[in-house]
Amino acid sequence: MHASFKVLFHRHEKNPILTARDWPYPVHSVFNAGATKLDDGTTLLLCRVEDRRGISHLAAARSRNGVDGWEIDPEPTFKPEPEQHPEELWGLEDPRITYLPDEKLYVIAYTAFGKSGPGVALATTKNFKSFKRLGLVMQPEDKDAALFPQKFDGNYVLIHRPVAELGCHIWISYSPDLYNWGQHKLLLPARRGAWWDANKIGLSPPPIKTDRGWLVMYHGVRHHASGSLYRLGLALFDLDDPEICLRRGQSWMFGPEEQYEMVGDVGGVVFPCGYTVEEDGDTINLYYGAADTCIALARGSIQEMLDWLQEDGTELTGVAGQHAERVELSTPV
Ligand code: BMA
Repeated sequence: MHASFKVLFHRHEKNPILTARDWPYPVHSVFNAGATKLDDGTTLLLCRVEDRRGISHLAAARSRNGVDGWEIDPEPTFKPEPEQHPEELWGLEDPRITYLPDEKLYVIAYTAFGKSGPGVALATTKNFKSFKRLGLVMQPEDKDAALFPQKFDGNYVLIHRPVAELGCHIWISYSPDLYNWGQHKLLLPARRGAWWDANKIGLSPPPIKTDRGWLVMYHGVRHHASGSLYRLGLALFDLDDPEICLRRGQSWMFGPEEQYEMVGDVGGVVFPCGYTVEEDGDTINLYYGAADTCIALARGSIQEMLDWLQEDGTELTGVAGQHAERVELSTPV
């Protein structure tokens, strides 16, 4: 016996739960799906589907139990319209779904990939059949975005990940109407040096509201000689002021291990864009793209994630804690 790490997410025995072979029309790969539970309890995945040109569109898959029996739309559900929206010339990627209960509206934050690079676009829907585009809200290069499911002081709040020469960090921005965004601030910086989340991080699924704060799963990208590894970590933000980071995990808590995560178009990648929560309010179904090739499911507990963060994380008390991390950023290499 040797001591082992605490396992927070347990892979489903039917993994991968969705692959290109399940699709009703020819596609190359299916991965990085947004997720939500509809009113009638159906799990809806909005999957990123890549065709053989290399261009991605989004396709809805629905299942009663969120594991199997998927009914996949017979045609692309939401596809690029480059003539009207040139920012979508090379496709739509990595959707994150947020339900706004007050407005009975789903907001989808996705990556629109055009000639200037990937940017953040928003669309709304009530039924995942018709969509209203709000257009590009963060210009390239920016991705890994999701909306909070509530307003703060009358503003919508978006987390996103702009790319800058000095590093890829997680930012937060505000809008009164979903179109006009401002008050941009650095929310969570990538670490530096040898850390698993050095230099490049990004939001994974939308933030999870818990009694201890907003629980945020984020991915860290570790570049190494033969490619990169995408792993997941946790951070907790204040319920009333999501700019305040209360705790940040030190270790990653989920990373590529299985064959379907290590081998594929981009091996060594686990990339969740969505989750659903069971009736007990605690069990979380995490849907993730594996190796940019297929979709897999892992189950965990929100309470266990919070407890883990309590043990593994470091406390960042309010603005002072945040400030300390920001100061570290400005240290010359
Ligand atoms: C990121 C995103 C994801 C992808 C990952 C690994 O930059 O583009 O869509 O899964 O890289 O290739």
